[in-house]
Amino acid sequence: MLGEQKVSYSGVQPSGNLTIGNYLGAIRNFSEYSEQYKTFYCVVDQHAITVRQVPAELRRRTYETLALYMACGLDPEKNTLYVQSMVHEHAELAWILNCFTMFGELSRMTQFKDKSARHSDNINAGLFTYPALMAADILLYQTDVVPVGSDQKQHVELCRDIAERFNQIHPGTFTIPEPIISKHGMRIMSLADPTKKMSKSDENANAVVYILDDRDTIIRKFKRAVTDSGSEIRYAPDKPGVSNLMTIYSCFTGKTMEEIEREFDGRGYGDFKLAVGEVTADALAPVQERYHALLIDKAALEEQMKKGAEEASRCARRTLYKVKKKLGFVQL
Ligand code: ATP
Ligand code: LTN
Repeated sequence: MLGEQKVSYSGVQPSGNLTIGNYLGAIRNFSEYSEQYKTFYCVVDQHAITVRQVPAELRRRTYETLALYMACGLDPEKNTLYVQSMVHEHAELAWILNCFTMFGELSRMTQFKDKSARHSDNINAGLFTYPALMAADILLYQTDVVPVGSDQKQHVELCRDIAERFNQIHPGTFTIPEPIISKHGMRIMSLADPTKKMSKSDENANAVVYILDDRDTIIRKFKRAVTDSGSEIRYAPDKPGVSNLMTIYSCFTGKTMEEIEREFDGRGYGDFKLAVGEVTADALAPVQERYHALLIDKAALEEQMKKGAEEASRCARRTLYKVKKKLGFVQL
């Protein structure tokens, strides 16, 4: 809570082109809080460097991610939209929280295990302590809710544990945040391997539908999506491919799984895949149009970055001051 207002906080890494997983699992849900909450949505570039980035690409994607936030419906007048590295309080609190985070806890994080397997030549300390920086992001703003995809639930739970541990020693420091996972415990899976999460850093571009893919590409990718044996459109654990497509269709149309099963009863996979492609392309078209209009005005995006960082820093500063005081750091 900040004053009387509840706070919603989330972040997306500028580590690749954003996917419909990022959109449906996270960004689309951010705007739900704009009216009743004080909202902070961050482009977490400091998290992105836990794996190697090409500097020019990181810079370009930082602008793009901010533009996509706005194109997805986040009004910068109602939401604080900013870039993490522009608010130095994040790195400062992250160090402090590192000292309240246990080695064993970090070792159990699924994302660390996955990413260190994928980047075995670069298992750096930042990749390991990533959740402490994420906890700093969240706790600096006295956050109540954190809308994220289900893959981030474990990190938000660790953040709660860190906050509770800190509060036990120094009462009343942090609000304890709650993860909000979008409907269906939602996780969009890869089109090439429906047992794997759709991820913006996947090397196989056909496995992933990007928010900025054009209509033909979207339809082609869905046509090629891996489906299961049989031909029925049914939501079931033994049909991970079809179930994933049904989740996507449901997210874009608002229809329930039963309604979708009825709609496609007696029709084959071909028809269904085309329908999923079409609703996805229809839903993304207005987002893409707004995005391209925003991205050409670099100066306006930079203005927004400045304004967002100032707003964020004003709140972050207060929490950091309180934390340092409680720890016994001298502040003149
Ligand atoms: P990377 O591939 O670089 O790890 P990512 O695609 O997992 O990236 P993040 O920046 O880590 O994306 O995630 C941003 C937000 O999108 C998070 O809240 C995350 O939970 C959500 N998200 C990412 N992928 C999916 C997915 N496939 N389904 C649902 N939500 C997702
Ligand atoms: N770890 C998240 C991104 C992230 C985040 C956050 C999400 C960084 N800081 C704070 C919510 C709140 C991810 O990989 N998606």
